[in-house]
Amino acid sequence: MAVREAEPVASLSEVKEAGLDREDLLGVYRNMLVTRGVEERGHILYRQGKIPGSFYTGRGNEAAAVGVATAMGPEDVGTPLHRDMGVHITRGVEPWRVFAQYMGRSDGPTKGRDGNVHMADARLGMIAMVSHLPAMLPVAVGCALAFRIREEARVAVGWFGEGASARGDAHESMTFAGTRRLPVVFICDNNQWAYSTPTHLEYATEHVADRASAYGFDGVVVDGTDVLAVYREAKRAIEKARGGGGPTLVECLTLRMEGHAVHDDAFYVPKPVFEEWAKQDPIERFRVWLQEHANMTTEEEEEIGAGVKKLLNDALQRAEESPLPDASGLLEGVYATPEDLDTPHHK
Ligand SMILES: Cc1ncc(C[n+]2csc(CCOP(=O)(O)OP(=O)(O)O)c2C)c(N)n1
Ligand SMILES: [Mg+2]
Repeated sequence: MAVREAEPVASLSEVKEAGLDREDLLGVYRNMLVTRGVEERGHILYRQGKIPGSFYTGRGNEAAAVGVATAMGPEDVGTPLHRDMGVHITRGVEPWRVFAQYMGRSDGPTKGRDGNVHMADARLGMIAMVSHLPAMLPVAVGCALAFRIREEARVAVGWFGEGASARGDAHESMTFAGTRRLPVVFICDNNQWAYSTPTHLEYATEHVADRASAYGFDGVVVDGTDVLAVYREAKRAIEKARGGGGPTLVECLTLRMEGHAVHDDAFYVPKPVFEEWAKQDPIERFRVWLQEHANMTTEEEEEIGAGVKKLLNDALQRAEESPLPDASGLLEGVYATPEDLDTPHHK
């Protein structure tokens, strides 16, 4: 064991210390429910033949994605990937726009121009992913370098999968960020599979985060099904980076609970492994925690659940009303307009 393993968060007062009150916690729970609900309904849309291409989900990764995004400041930037719907939801992307994106409609963040998970709303501080992995890490590091040059107290968060960690651009990003002590936090979504490749064929250390010390910064391994532990570690890392303390590599350990995408039934993952990790479902874990430590009542739970259901129903309807893009506008939006760039994220 070369890196620290994060401790679970034991009580409401510990969470308060880390910056969240009870109301915030219920919001985190709601964001996790919305995240899963968006992907479940997206899957139905796919089965109905309404989504072009394939369809990706981050089932099992809701706590990791929502936990990290909750720890980010409003002016921070991030490069979430195909398992990180929770980041988009937590940063405020409305579900109807995600459904519109899934269906290639003009109200999706890419206005119907790219595939379903290749999206982000720059106004909310996110940069859309490209397919090549882990090509968003150099982008996140570049943002951090810009923040340093402009003397802005902002942090960039870059996501990568454990499979993508084997590629050169991951090493180049971390070497550069480490030598310059840039304000960037690397989040490894370690879901134990890169398509059908298991972790022992991806990296030879015990943890991906073991590498951090070689780049000259801290690494930590977190149970990625524990939203509060993820939040606390991400918050520490982000505030350390903001304060000039340099990067951290936060590895969130989960299991990819579905196939690589809907065309893949994950036959290569042993069934007992799924059964074991299903017991650690991140939403169920947090629901029980809230009941035990924050006195979440049945009424509150039902109210949140009903609110999410209505939100998603309305969102689906609104997305279906969104028009398909018109071919005459194909060249629009290729370059950002000055107004588009007039946000705290593009000074
Ligand atoms: C450079 C590159 N090679 C191959 C692919 C095809 N591909 C997309 S996702 C993926 C698996 C990546 O695994 P991991 O980094 O563990 O992320 P996960 O999908 O498990 O979240 C592969 C091989 C790609 N997008 N980019
Ligand atoms: Mg993986």
